[in-house]
Amino acid sequence: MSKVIVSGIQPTGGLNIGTYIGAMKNWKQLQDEYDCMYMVVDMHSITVRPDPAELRERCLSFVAQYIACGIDPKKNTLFIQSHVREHAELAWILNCYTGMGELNRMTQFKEKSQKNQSNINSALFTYPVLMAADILLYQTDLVPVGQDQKQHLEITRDIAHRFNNHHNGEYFKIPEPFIPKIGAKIMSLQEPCSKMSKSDTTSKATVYLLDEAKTVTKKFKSAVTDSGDEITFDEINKPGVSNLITIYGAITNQSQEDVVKHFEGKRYGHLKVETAERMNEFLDPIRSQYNELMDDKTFLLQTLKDGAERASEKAEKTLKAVKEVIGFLPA
Ligand code: ATP
Ligand code: LTN
Repeated sequence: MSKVIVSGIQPTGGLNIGTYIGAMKNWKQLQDEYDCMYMVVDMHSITVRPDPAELRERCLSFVAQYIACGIDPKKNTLFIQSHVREHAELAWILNCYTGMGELNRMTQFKEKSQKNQSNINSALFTYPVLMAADILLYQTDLVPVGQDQKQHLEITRDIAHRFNNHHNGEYFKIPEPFIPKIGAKIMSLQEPCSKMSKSDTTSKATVYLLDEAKTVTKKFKSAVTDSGDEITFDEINKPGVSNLITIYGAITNQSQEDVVKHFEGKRYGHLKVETAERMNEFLDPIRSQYNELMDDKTFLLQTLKDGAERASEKAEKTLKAVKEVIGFLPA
């Protein structure tokens, strides 16, 4: 039996080169060998109460972008989280096995509640429990995510251990995070000491997968770099330059050393222009396949219907065993 891989992205903002390099690039690499389940986590995204029409459109758009990036719908199970009702059911149960204290330590909650003080709802607080349900339902081995999700993986493991221990059995497999060695935290092009973010739609900080070529070029040209003029990898003293080296290496599949060697004797300007060129070569086919897919909504909807059916079959088994052991009377 091949290992099970689960991951997901919230349909907020837009997919960008940070989400691609940190997460989706690994999704693609894992798809040939493993049983992969990749979802759009719409239930997570309603913590910010999105516009309903935009949410629907974004869910389809994200799936089209997954496929355009090379996530093959024939090899993987692609689905929308809310189409598989077991996620919400298991999340409620797992809430009863999660401490307020451990949720209080989550840095993402602290950051998000600080950013959005007018809507600190309780779902934002219990968000990691729903994520734990997403993962534990499928007896998952590996979860390919970026660095910022490591803490959520740790709490998932703690919840799973607690449930298993309390009920003296292996109801949930204990999942491992799968975080890339290079590119686990792509930085903002404008503030190279903070993470490039999906919801940063106002500035030139984030390069979206669907940005037009000339926008991509403009964003890289105005990327903030560092003092000095030598192109070297040094995240402490040259965070801007190092971020560009990482991005360049990730999309051309070269090591950081090779990239530095390639730019020996050149200036920061060369690095920015060439990174933009490589990026546009990388994004061109993605953009055109995306447009084709969005013209074939029937195909996208059928893919999601098949995906949800496959996912439900697996999720149902775990949830049935869980309900039994906690003492729910069978319906
Ligand atoms: P938002 O800004 O909407 O909260 P986000 O930009 O943090 O979102 P997520 O939806 O939380 O993006 O992330 C999706 C996946 O991509 C996660 O696995 C996350 O770790 C990874 N990821 C997101 N941004 C980056 C980044 N800048 N570098 C590397 N990985 C990233
Ligand atoms: N919390 C994650 C998204 C997410 C996820 C998951 C990732 C929700 N459920 C299950 C991996 C596995 C984030 O990126 N903000």
